Amino acid sequence: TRTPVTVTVTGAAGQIGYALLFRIASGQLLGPDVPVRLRLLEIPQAVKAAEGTAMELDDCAFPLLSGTDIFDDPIRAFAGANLALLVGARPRTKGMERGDLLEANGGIFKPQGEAINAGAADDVKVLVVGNPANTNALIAQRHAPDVPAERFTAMTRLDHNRALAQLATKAGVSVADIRRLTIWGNHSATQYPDVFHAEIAGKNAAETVNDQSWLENDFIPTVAKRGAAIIEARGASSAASAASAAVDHVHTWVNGTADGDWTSMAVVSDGSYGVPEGLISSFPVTTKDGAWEIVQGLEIDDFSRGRIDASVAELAEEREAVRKLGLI
Ligand code: NAX
Repeated sequence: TRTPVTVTVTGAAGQIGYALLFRIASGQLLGPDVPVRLRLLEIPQAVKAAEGTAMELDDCAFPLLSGTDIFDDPIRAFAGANLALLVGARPRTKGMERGDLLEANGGIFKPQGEAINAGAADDVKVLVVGNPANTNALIAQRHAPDVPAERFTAMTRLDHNRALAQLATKAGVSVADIRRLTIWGNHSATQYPDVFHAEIAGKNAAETVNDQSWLENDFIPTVAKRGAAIIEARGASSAASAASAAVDHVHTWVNGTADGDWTSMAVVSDGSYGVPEGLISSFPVTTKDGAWEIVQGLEIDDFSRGRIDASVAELAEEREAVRKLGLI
């Protein structure tokens, strides 16, 4: 039998955690033949709730789940982790300035980066979901100097999936007919969902839709503000769809993108497309054998250039802010 893969999940007692853990334990993250061992990290006040979730995991009798352990100490939680899903974060509360938010999250992602550096498995792969996801990933990555920087990623797959759904509806096709969609930049309202390189049933998506006004005034803002629309409708932020996107992100990273297609992942920039080196920004990415590569050579027109630059400028500002706070 295979050795179980150790998956550490932070924020395990939160709403995304509740949607995510059962998908991991059922085999949807890594495949139907890969046993998993869960290590859950929570803050002390939420350990009891995490224990309740662990009881329910037991009660599912998942054949692939070889055990669940709960911790309130990052060093112990990340010990031996092959996969680390960093979901828990400090949300922005009323009256909180952006600097306060970055500082509060620095207090979470710095020690978690250090703990990953200290004790995660050599092959550890990290996905940051907790917001501000790109900059939280940057903070964790900078405190894990012994882990290759490319192992730290942040999630824009939910934005990618939202864009797929909007485009499929507009074009009257199935999401399965769409390839090569891209989310560029920050997981925030400045993100840029790009259909100019996308294809619908093999034909250019922007030309197929042929509606620049829809693109600018409907598609882009709908995708960028979908999180707020979900809160408005559901009375709570996206949880099941966020968990589903996290499963997709890791599954694609581990198992590879399909031939001729790519996905969106926020990864450490190598300077591609004018994105300053070191920023964790969303790009079109292909994956193979557990490694990712930024798709090269795409032509970026003026419209896309402006949108990408604006989102990347926001990331650069966030990096500057956490630098000033001494967090990196
Ligand atoms: P919840 O508030 O329901 O859960 C967060 C959990 O994290 C809580 O149980 C809390 O106790 C725990 N936590 C806080 N600090 C921790 C620490 N230092 N170590 C371990 N656990 C800690 O939030 P939920 O709805 O689950 O969302 C989690 C995060 O995902 C939020 O930051 C949210 O903004 C972010 N999102 C990111 C998305 C993305 O696409 N990248 C989309 C969905 C979501 O909004």
